[in-house]
Amino acid sequence: MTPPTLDDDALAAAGRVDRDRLWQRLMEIARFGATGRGGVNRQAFSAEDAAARRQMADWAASLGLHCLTDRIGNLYLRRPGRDPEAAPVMTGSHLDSQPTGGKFDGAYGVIAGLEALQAIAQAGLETARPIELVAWSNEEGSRFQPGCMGSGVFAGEMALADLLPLVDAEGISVEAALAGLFEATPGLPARPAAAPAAYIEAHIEQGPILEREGRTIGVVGGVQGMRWLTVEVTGEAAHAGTTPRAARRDALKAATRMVVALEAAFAEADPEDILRFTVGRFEVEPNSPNTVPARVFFTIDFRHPEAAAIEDLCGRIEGICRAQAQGCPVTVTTISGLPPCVFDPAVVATVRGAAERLALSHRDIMSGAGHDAMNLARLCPTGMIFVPCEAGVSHNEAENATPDDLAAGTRVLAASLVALANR
Ligand code: HGY
Ligand code: MN
Ligand code: MN
Repeated sequence: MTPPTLDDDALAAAGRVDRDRLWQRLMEIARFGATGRGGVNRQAFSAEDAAARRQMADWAASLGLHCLTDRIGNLYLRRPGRDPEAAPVMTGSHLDSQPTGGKFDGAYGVIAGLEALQAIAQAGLETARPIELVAWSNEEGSRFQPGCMGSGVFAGEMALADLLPLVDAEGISVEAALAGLFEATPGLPARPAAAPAAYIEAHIEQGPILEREGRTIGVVGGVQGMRWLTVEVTGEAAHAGTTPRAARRDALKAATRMVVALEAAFAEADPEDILRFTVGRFEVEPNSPNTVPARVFFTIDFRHPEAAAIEDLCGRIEGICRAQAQGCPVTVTTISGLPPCVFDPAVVATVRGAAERLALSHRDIMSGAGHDAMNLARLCPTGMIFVPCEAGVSHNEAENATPDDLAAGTRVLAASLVALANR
């Protein structure tokens, strides 16, 4: 695909982006799941998630956008184009958050998309193609693993039937949680199947580069690969006071040896500090002070820009864990994987061209964080727009960004959407 032209219409749409309206809506959507420390806890398919979606549906109605959904609960706000049969251009991100998440991760891309649609309307523009704003279901994967469920089903990378039986820590299934969501957001028609012509997502960088270099826009070229695994270590419950060390099969001590050994192996294999290895969840059973742990379950989040490195290093995990088991059987399971992805050069050029036409400082950048755009990139020409966040902090209640940067990214988004929807 050759890059579309960024004509006067594209610039007119950008000119209608309203910084204060954008900020106001971001603060309003942050009320849903607001925590006492300035962040949000709006987990997938929760009551807070449903309330935020109802707010989106209200805004859609006020802007004359059609609100639709699908069987995995993705929320679509559709602006008709001149040619109703044309494949839509899509933009969006996610409304679900981490348990101690920030106001901007995901929500920015959804609210920026809404602001861009309103700006396009206020510029009096009719685009050739429809434009759809989407809030993807369960991007974070915190309550239900894996993440990116909504975009994964939409892109045909995940089968809904495989996801519905999965349960959260309380034993609630995706199916039951979805039923609750549909009940809380009734009356949304099903989106007719239509592959997008292109997809573009605005997001905070969730890293320090743009802020450190004083750049306003990140022209995202792609996303590093990621893989999630779980490790289950089985020991034997025993009395803390009467069981000698030699007679113990202590699942916790085995699991901690495994984590330390993995950290050492990966650090040795990665002197330039490129790979990202995280154990974010660590559950002990029966979790009692005076019982030797019988079972430990922990998660591994592994990221790297190169597929071969992911394959090689993740391939070593089971052996490293077994070597530390000392009589505690261990089961390592891969639960999800997204290969490194490179975005479509024409969409990337559209974002860069919009930043240039709008005289915004920008740089090319690769994404360390995962996004729904990774699934969309397997379906259609895809790109992303980054804006700085304070100190690169994210997945943290202190996450912050400035109204000016957020508005600048939204102007690039509005211009890019018009250009893509008119080609
Ligand atoms: O985990 C991620 O990279 C994304 O922020 N959910
Ligand atoms: Mn995100
Ligand atoms: Mn996130």
